[in-house]
Amino acid sequence: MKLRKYLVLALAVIMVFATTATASAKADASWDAAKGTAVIDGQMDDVYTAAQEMKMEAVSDGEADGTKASAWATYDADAFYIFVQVEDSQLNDTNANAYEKDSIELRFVNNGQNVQAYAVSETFDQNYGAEVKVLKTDIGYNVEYKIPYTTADGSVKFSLQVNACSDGKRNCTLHTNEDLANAWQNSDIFETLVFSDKEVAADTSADDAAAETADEAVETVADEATTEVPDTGVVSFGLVFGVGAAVSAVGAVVSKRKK
Ligand SMILES: [Ca+2]
Ligand SMILES: [Ca+2]
Repeated sequence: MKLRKYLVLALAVIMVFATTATASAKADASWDAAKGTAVIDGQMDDVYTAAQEMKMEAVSDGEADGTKASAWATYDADAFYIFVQVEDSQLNDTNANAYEKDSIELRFVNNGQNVQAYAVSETFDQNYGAEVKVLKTDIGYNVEYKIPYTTADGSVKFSLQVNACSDGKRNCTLHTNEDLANAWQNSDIFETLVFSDKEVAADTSADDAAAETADEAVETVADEATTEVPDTGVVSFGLVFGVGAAVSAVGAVVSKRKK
């Protein structure tokens, strides 16, 4: 009997350490963007599958409300691309403030300038010629960015924020690390997106799971291209926006599940 007690205790200790070890990524993290050009359609291209998954599990500014998000990035000679997948069962955009609607905020340093990415619709400010696409899904919404850049050092400083909202208010924000809660006002704490050599092999077989996902994505977009037209126009909130790219999920095109 004593032995069993010790076993239970040992298991408990192991579980505690295991939980601690996986709690969150480290602060000031670097994330690998893969080589590849993405199509800005709100669907996850095959090229993203070679990139490091950026899980946004750090909860700030309130209590977790069940919203989950991950992001992946790629780059080519002209731009970098970020795809954000959000699981959110209660999409809401009734609050007047952009940051209190379900939305994504992207910030990055381009050529020494901190570029704020903030808009509340599918469209965007053209200052940097960026493209952004929001797509509602059966589990929440996706956001995809194309951001031309002028950096030449193989990386870019950036931060992503999910505003998780319901019933007209923001419940919390999600980041890759808790220290990014203040990134909206402090670019010194941004993380690093590294333009790595990772890339999807050119001869990816057709039965590859990622390839199937990409195929489905293309079909879904073709099927749903003409559904609801989102609101247009960038709304600014007194900040200087280089690229408008935080986008409301609610007014976006609806993507039905492919059965
Ligand atoms: Ca895409
Ligand atoms: Ca929500």
